[in-house]
Amino acid sequence: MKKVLLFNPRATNHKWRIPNSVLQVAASIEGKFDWVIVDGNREVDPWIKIKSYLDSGEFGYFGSTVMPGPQLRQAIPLSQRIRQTYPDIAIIWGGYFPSNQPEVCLASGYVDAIVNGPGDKCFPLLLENWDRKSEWEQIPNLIYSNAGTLTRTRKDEIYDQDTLPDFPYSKLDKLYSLDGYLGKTYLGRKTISYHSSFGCPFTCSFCAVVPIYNARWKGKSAELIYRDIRWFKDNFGADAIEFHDNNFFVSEKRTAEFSRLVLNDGMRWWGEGRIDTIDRYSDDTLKLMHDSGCKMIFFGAETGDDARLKSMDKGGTQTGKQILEFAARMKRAGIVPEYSFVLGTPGANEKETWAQLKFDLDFIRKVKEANPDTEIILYIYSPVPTEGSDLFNQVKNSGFRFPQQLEDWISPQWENFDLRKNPLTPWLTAEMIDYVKNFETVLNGYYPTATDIRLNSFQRKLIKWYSAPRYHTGIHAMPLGIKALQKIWKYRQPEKEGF
Ligand code: B12
Ligand code: SF4
Repeated sequence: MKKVLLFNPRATNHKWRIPNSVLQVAASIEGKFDWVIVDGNREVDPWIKIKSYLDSGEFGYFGSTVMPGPQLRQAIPLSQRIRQTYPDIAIIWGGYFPSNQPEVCLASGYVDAIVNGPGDKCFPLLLENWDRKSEWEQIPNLIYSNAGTLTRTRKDEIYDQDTLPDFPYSKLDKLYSLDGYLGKTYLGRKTISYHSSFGCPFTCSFCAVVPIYNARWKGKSAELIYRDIRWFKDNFGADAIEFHDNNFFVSEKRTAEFSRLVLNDGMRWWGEGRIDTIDRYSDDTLKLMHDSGCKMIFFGAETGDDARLKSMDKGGTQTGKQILEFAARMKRAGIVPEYSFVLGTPGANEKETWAQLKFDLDFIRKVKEANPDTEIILYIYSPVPTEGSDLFNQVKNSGFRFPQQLEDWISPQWENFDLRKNPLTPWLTAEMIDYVKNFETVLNGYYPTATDIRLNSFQRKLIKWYSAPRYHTGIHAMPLGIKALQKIWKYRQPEKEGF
């Protein structure tokens, strides 16, 4: 039986994270197929490693996880090179990018099949039936080209997470030391990256999770999460956790159970949640979370404008008033709220788009007044193909089109698109982008992020003092001095690098 090479393209230059995507895929074929992982983050030149495996002639499959942005920079050229050098190797992509952009991937000629969402059942079935394409339509969560026609097979419900096989951590440790994945962060010296649930029960129209999971969510039990966390603590001295779930906090019961279990372990932890969901949590649960080490939570605040919250299908009950009140509630609970805003959604015309931007930046100032500790993350809206939503219809009507060639995604403009910093959306002008960026520079100067472990208190005070006149007068244009300080001190950007 041919072996499987699983590839995790480079996503970051430092602070490697446990490559959970390929690890979960490896778990799905463990005992059925031999596999190895090549982690682009841990290789100076991954091609050398990939070539050494493929030259052995033992491998039949190359599976790459691909999220938009920098991972494409390795996924595209290396897949191309494998096709040219080893034409018999099957190339399978999975993850958010190919699941949301299947046409352009399959048209490239070097992606043979796409795993659309969870690969736990799809991937082993696909490998077992690789030479029997007529069987593929029976395999769930698959996208492939059938005589030139894009075929999507049925989507399975999200699997019961507690029934899935355990991650082969020890085998990964033999390929790349697990210790090297437990990086120092704001949370602790050795931080675990853990993914405890799939999907999200909401349908925000700007969110890449929606087309894949269709408002479904399932999580591992608190006991199972805790078992894994204890394993990392006991064997590697881990003292912090980044939960990588799209929405960790869907179930108050699960959150409270996990908090209770981890209460005396001296862990510090972080996850992503919704304001309206956690605002319904009791004060007791918030206290328990705080006492168990929950230091900070990432929330999609998006905007303070109720009409736009509605048009984004933010679902639930979130309002501008609630966003402000909740920031203050988090202060009382002793948990830092990290609010992300999606700026630059299309207005009816240029004037309206400007008015929206100005409203949002003013609102962010109010958030800081309600709770100065709030971390602010600014994203510029990058469309995701949430077909049928009002927002995406508006986007299409504006003339916006995704790239037609896979290689175009690694042109500098499109990379920025995915970093949600400077997207090529026709309704935003260069002045608008500058306006947001300058505001961000001044804001980060006046309120240096609490999570930047590289800034000392003197540096924080100095940059705050220096930025104060601009922050208070609202004169943000050309903040060169602040930029220079941030550059010299290598100010980090959590929106790009994570925590
Ligand atoms: C960890 C993470 C990162 C890490 C890097 C991780 C790494 N691999 O080294 C960091 C922090 C660097 C990062 C950065 C970015 N990220 Co990121 N990231 C994540 C996160 C939180 C977890 C990924 C993960 O491990 N999931 C756990 C695994 C088990 O789930 P999974 O990937 O879905 O895998 C399953 C299936 O998809 C499938 N599958 C996946 N890969 C493969 C491969 C094969 C061969 C097969 C068969 C199947 C398969 O099977 C798996 C098991 O069922 C996700 C959100 C999420 N919850 O998934 C966002 C996410 C993927 N990131 C996203 C984005 C946009 C980015 C950025 C590009 C931009 C940004 N501002 O965040 C930056 C890039 C910057 C940079 N420098 O690279 C978006 C993608 C959205 C989209 N439009 O498609 C996501 C979905 C977050 C979000 N909700 O918006 N990210
Ligand atoms: S709540 Fe968050 S993860 Fe869920 S659909 Fe909305 S933006 Fe996406």
